[in-house]
Amino acid sequence: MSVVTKSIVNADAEARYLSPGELDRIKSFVSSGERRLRIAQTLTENRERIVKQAGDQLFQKRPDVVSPGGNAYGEEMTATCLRDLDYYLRLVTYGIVAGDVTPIEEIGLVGVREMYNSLGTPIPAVAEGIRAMKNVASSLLSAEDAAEAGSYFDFVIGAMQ
Ligand SMILES: CCC1=C(C)/C(=C/C2=NC(=C\c3[nH]c(/C=C4\NC(=O)[C@H](C)[C@H]4CC)c(C)c3CCC(=O)O)/C(CCC(=O)O)=C2C)NC1=O
Repeated sequence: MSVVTKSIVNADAEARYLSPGELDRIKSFVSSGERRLRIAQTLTENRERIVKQAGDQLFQKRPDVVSPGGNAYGEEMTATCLRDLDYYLRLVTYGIVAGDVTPIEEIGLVGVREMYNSLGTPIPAVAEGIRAMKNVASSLLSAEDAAEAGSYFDFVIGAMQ
């Protein structure tokens, strides 16, 4: 939920006007809107490149995952691994547009450790892949935009520690 929807739901539950604090938070959400949309647009337009380069970096750092016995070994499994990176990049763009990490958490992080454990997927290597996407994405953005986007990538990485 964006801060707008959340504030309205909370205020209406108490049949009151939006508080000055709520209006302030909505104001900063609106005034950062253009920047957040610009970032989401850049990441969306460059998604293939971000995922591909991040995958290359990950497999260079963790050759074990694509070696025989590794969780992403073989063409199909490697493609599934890159698909997961693409999923997380997509969720990061949702978070950036919403100005809120809740969509990332609800869609992609609840129960994620149990899921990867049951698949035998090494979670630190997934985190490494997300970190690589953050770095590739940052190289496509201004320093200020990279810092904004970085906090959403960090949220995902933090959930995988
Ligand atoms: C949008 C929310 C969402 C997420 C996050 C998601 C993840 C997800 N990743 C999966 C598999 C997988 N995920 C990976 C990923 C990797 N293996 C590695 O060693 C690397 C470190 C890593 C890539 C960075 C692999 C290889 C599989 C297939 C494992 C298998 O079938 O044995 C599966 C099992 C079902 C399937 O194969 O599709 C799910 C549900 N699905 C979702 O709907």
